[in-house]
Amino acid sequence: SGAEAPRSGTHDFVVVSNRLPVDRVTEPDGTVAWRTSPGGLVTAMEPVVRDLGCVWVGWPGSIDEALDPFRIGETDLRPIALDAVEFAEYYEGFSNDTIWPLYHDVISPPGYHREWWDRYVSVNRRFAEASAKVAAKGATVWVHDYQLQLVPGMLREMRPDLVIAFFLHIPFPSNGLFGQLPWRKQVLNGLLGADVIGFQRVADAANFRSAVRRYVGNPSNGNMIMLPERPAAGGKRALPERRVLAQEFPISIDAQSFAELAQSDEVQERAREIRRELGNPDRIILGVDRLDYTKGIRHRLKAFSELLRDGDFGAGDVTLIQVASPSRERVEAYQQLRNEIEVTVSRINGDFGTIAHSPVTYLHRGFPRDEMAALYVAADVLAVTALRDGMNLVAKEYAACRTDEQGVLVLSEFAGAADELRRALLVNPHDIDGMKAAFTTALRMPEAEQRQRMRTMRRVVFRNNVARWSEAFLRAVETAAESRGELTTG
Ligand code: GDG
Repeated sequence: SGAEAPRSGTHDFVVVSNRLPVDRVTEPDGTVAWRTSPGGLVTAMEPVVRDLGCVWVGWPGSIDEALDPFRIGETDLRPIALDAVEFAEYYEGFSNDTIWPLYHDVISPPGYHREWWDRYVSVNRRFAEASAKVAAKGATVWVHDYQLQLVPGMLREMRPDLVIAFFLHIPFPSNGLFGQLPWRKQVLNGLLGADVIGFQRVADAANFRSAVRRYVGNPSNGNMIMLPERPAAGGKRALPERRVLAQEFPISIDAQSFAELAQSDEVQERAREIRRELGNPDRIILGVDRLDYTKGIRHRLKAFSELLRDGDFGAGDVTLIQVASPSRERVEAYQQLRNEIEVTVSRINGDFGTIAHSPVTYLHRGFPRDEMAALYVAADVLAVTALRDGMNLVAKEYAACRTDEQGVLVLSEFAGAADELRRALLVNPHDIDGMKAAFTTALRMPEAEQRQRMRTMRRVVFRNNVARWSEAFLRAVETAAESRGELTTG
């Protein structure tokens, strides 16, 4: 009819991630609206997409519901439907109970189930097909994260004309751990469908290249993995010789917008109010995490409770605010973690609290961004004690929000952010005594030293902001696309 021109195959820039960047909310009057969803990936991609415009392929978050494509601002959203079995086996199962714990150093034991794997393959295929359908000839497709590691390889088979990029938001483990995966070769070959594979840390990229050498047999030269020409066979088309860039591109935040938010009168006033509401403790320690076993919340609580037990700080002197946003609540390991944390919090408050004061304020829910900013401004110490974390944006947000150059960051060396934020108090979260010592130093640090450290960290976060991250990544993608042309023609 021409009224609704088909948009398939016309997009030059396609973003693919498990979740669409929006959540559906029902307003009080019953109308349905979409709101930006929380989480690291969306925080980082929001400014990128705002500038470039794109089509975004992803799951809208509801089960068994086929939604039509829709548009928000400059973004065309293409919903992928998942049914209840796919949600349980592809998402909760293989993604969050196999790959997530395996890639985070087996903090929780990964489950290896063949049905989960089969479902991971079929759902990855659905994402790949949907992406192939919307991408114009020669388009760039940017695939995100551990739920979709097979998509680059599938896309390469369907659409060898595409420029394919992949970014892994979580760590990539060493061979000793990665080698456990029964489908390690398929996963590596899936990722190798990309022209560029981005990682958070130097070590993640090196682990990946090493896994490729060992389990697939392709050599690398620096950051480049060399793939030989593949002749047509078994119904598969021939593919030319290729190079795949596997390199670190540490992700970041829009530091300026956090700083502006933190400086607003509302946020500054709210920060003072938070202190008052807590009964004006001398010192506030803050933790902000998805309720996840990788974040080291239990270790943090243990160190904190021992500080109180040892009598170095009284319950009225120091308060720990722990924001734990609900996450993956149907996965058993997460239910267990929640129980353990809640028992521990009650025990600390029972043992050390007074009528007037509870040492731990525990908040199991999400908050709007301005409330988060007020918490950052109110906190004397931010505790990031992850046992393993790809980057950890919370650490960077704290630095961005401290326009007063005060506040101390206690940061796990197992978080990617530790590569950049060298002026934090770096800790090994498994070393409880070491962590206690760091908290003590942080709580007693003179203003001049806080300023000196915070100033350096802020400089890093403002320089390496998210715009720089996406520009560096997309420039590498462009270069890969150009040199691919040279390889095939030359
Ligand atoms: C993955 C990797 C990597 C959290 N609670 C609330 C809220 N948040 C926001 C934070 C921050 C983001 O969510 C969390 O990002 P993190 O980086 O800390 O952690 P993950 O969610 O595990 O993210 C991680 C990241 O991807 C990006 O590549 O850094 O290593 O695991 O922005 O502020 N935001 C609001 N309310 C909350 O209650 N508004």
